[in-house]
Amino acid sequence: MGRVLAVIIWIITLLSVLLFVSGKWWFPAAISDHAPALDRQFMITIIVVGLSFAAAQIGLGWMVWKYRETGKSDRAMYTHGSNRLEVLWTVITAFVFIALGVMGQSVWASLRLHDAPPGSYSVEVVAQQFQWNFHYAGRDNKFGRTDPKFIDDSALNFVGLDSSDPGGADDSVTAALAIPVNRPVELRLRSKDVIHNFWVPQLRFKQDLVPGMEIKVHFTANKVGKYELACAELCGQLHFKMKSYMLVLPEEEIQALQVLPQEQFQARIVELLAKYPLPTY
Ligand SMILES: [Cu+2]
Repeated sequence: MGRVLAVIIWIITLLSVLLFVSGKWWFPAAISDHAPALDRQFMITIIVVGLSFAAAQIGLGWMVWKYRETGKSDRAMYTHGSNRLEVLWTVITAFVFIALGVMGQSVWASLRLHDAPPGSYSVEVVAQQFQWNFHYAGRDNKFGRTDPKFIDDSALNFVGLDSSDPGGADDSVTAALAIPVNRPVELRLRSKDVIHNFWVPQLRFKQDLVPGMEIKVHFTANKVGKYELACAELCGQLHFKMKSYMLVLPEEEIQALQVLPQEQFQARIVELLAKYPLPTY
């Protein structure tokens, strides 16, 4: 029985490793400038973790095989273990994980801790149960003033635009995100109710939207197209419906959109959503 169990452990280990090595289930092709660095970091991490996993499981199977019931009446023996070994593998594990963290932090920090480069395209993202609202500055490149007291979903004022501010007269709010290709984009992320999470797998980052905070991230998308955008934080009963699309558009298309009044802006977004197919996986 011991041998059977050992072999089962080894087979499960092999199958688990094959799931990753086969490459059949992997990320969709990336479309952001920082993605190659992130994918490289992910690959290093998965190799390190994969080797540790395989070594631990092979060792486990080996112990099950070696110390199986053999019919001889060997008595179990108490051992206190080895403090030296405990310290050694704790230090090795800590070193490996700290090193991975330090190696990965530069990409993470480049998206979040530095200001977006000048000339970036800014969009305010306001999440709520269970929809995405994207607020664009319009022709004047200035976001109109918003205040939570003006939020009125029944009047379609989802982001709380202050109608007395002339800077907001040309602003648009849509349910889909449209950004330019090959130009830095800054998202200012806010939430009206609970924690949501902005996720476009092709961009290779996820970011929480936290009530009471404005969180800024910036990135550059480098491939025109339509991509699925999902909320990746369980945010309530209809969380599964909280999805939208991100359109990465040629600069001229964005310039043309930018000057359209709200209703035409929304109509154009609908046309563009129909124009671009989703990438095939
Ligand atoms: Cu959500």
